[in-house]
Amino acid sequence: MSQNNNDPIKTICPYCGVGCGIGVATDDDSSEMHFRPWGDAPVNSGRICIKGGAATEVVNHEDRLTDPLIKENGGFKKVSWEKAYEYIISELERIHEEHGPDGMGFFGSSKTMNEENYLLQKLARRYGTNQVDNCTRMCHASTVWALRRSLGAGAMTNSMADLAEEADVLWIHGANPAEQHPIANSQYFRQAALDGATVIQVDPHANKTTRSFEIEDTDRHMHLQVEPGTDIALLNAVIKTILEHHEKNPEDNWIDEDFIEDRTEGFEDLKRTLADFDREAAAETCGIDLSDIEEAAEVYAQAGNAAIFTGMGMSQHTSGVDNVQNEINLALITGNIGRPGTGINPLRGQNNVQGTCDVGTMPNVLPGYQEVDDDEARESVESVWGFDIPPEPGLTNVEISHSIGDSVFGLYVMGENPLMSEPDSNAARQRFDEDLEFMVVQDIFMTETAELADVVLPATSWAERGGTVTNTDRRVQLMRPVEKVYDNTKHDLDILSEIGTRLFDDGFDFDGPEEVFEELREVCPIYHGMTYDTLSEEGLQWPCYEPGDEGDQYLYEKEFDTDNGKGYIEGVRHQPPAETPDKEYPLILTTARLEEHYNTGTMSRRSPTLNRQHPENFVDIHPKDAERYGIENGQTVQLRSRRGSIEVTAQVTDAIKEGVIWTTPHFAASSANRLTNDILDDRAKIPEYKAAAAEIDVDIDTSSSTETADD
Ligand SMILES: Nc1nc2c(c(=O)[nH]1)N[C@H]1C(S)=C(S)[C@@H](COP(=O)(O)OP(=O)(O)OC[C@H]3O[C@@H](n4cnc5c(=O)[nH]c(N)nc54)[C@H](O)[C@@H]3O)O[C@H]1N2
Ligand SMILES: Nc1nc2c(c(=O)[nH]1)N[C@H]1C(S)=C(S)[C@@H](COP(=O)(O)OP(=O)(O)OC[C@H]3O[C@@H](n4cnc5c(=O)[nH]c(N)nc54)[C@H](O)[C@@H]3O)O[C@H]1N2
Ligand code: SF4
Ligand SMILES: [Mo]
Repeated sequence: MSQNNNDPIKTICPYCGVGCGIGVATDDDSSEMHFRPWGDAPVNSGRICIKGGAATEVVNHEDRLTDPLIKENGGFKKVSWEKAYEYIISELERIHEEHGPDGMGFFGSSKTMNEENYLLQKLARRYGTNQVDNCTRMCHASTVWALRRSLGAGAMTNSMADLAEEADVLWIHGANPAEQHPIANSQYFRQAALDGATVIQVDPHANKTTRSFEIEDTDRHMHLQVEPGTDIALLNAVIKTILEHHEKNPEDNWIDEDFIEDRTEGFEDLKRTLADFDREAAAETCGIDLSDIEEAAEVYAQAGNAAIFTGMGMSQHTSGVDNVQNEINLALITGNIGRPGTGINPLRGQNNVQGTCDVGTMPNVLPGYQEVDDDEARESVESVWGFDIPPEPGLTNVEISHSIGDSVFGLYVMGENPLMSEPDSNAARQRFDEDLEFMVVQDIFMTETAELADVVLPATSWAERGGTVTNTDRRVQLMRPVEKVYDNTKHDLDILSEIGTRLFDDGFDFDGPEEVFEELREVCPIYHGMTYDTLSEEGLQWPCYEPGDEGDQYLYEKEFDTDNGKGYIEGVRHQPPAETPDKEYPLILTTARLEEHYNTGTMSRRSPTLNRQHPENFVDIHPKDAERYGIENGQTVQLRSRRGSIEVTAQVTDAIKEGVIWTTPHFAASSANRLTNDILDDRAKIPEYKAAAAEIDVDIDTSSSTETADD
């Protein structure tokens, strides 16, 4: 299919979960792809951020994987697809025979389509294991856990559009939407602020989000610069302030007694938990003046409609589930849920992380979040699939990695880069390198993980194939193929279909993504009412149980999706991060993202427009800490934790709180994950990326170092 500049194909940006529509056109002469605006795209009305505009740069990139590769004598050799498939099948069969089905782990990809992830998790389950997971485990797993348990669905309760129009208060907690969800911030949240909404931001770091709400002639913006890992203490102080005020001034209605009575359970437990709660001590723990906490509590409690946005600063902690539960507590006691402009709104990360979870790419749930250990749910899916599904939930992806050499011996990795994205990556590298018997990596580039693989399969990229993706406000949208770039690459769907069909006689032979979607609808109740036809204009926001359902802009208007229809309140207590500063490691390290880089950087480091802004990693250090260490702005320093060290440039700035250092996971040699702690939240199994103890070394010999050169 050849297109010219006047005839762009409408598809969806491959970077973040906002789900902006973009146009792509092919240059007639060079056959290069270029961005074109899609003026009336449903989410973004034609606006895009720097990443959306640069997204085609990775499609035509010269580093693209172009042929299947097999590891031979420490290097890679090009082979035919036939040879690669034969090798994969024989190794999958060998591992099954020698170690059983749980000897394999399967990593799905939030960079790929719903149909592709659906097929991958079906393949894992047909193989006999529920050990299939995706990057949400490192991302919003704790949020999803708390939301599913206490409200019903692991997704945003509201939508960007109703939030922009109806919210009087935006409480942005541990999220930096101006950089990580730029169009959500500029088109929706900042618009709400310009129209009069007050913004409360809770983050140890001042960033572009902070600046974007410093609107002239208003003081409707508060930035609470919390100490990393103390968000429960902060929210408990907020909740206690609201409870105490209500006791003395019930006529102010700071809490919504009717809502609590009719629609929730557990309020007494919250009151008991906070009975002896000391607000002064909590303020000290989180490093914020009590008067600021009281002001934030008042603003939230008095709002007509108040919405909470929750990001990685909340989810990526050993207390991640409880962090989000406390946001739920705040929303439920004030009745800020079930209406436009309210709710708990995780800004989902990757372009298709919502969908990847929706279609069952997780070890505990089947498509549509049906529990794998629920006999009825399993049987209903089995009746469509025609094979038995193992009834026990599998290990999560970081647990799979931790079990390499123990119970896991093979990995199938589609579109993830765990050797950079997992915490404590030096240890992960050792396990992958020494204890893994077999690994397939299916990617568009030779990643740090692919370098250790036995087979590398070249996939087509986002602009070359069709399928559906689901954005942060549950909108399922069609991606449309523009044109294939490298002849010998294959669509992820076709690769999985080939492998499935070779391993098993039936169940994997599909004629394109629409046919897969038709089967997905059969087993995924929240998608059941959708078809490619009904998705083609603006997409649909799930749930769509029956054909003709128009989807929901916001959830829980009348009841929650829990067993008894009630929202679940539960008091939680501050638990410090697993690692806190001590004499040897006196600083708290936290890690987060940059606007122009993306996750493990496989795409953004190769995109000239994006890489130009920050070609190297850096660390933000408070001026007082810099003075104590004798560090000057721009100096190379070594950051060290119990697990490793990296060399980075020091950026001396009061954007970060004193005693805290802030760096990123985007660069290979200097990735924050050489330092991070791989301890997990015990329920959601999310790693604590946002708090580790660290030290800075200033007197380092940079001349002999190989650690600073990033690829
Ligand atoms: N440009 C760009 N956009 C992206 C991505 C990207 O890599 N680059 N990745 C995508 C993905 S996968 C995701 S999940 C989203 C993530 O988007 P966000 O949720 O915004 O993620 P982060 O930038 O990791 O962290 C958010 C904020 O948490 C703060 N923080 C750190 N520790 C704490 C703490 O203990 N408490 C509190 N309250 N805050 C803390 C950090 O300073 C940071 O500003 O972005 C998506 N969009
Ligand atoms: N220190 C620290 N570490 C973190 C985080 C943090 O905040 N701090 N955040 C965590 C979070 S939120 C996340 S989501 C994870 C992300 O962790 P990963 O998912 O491992 O990271 P990505 O870089 O997004 O990897 C996506 C891969 O998919 C490939 N890809 C792109 N398009 C396609 C395609 O069409 N087909 C195929 N087959 N492959 C494709 C890309 O080249 C890339 O290698 O990182 C986590 N790691
Ligand atoms: S906001 Fe997200 S989806 Fe929209 S253009 Fe930017 S990266 Fe792409
Ligand atoms: Mo993420």
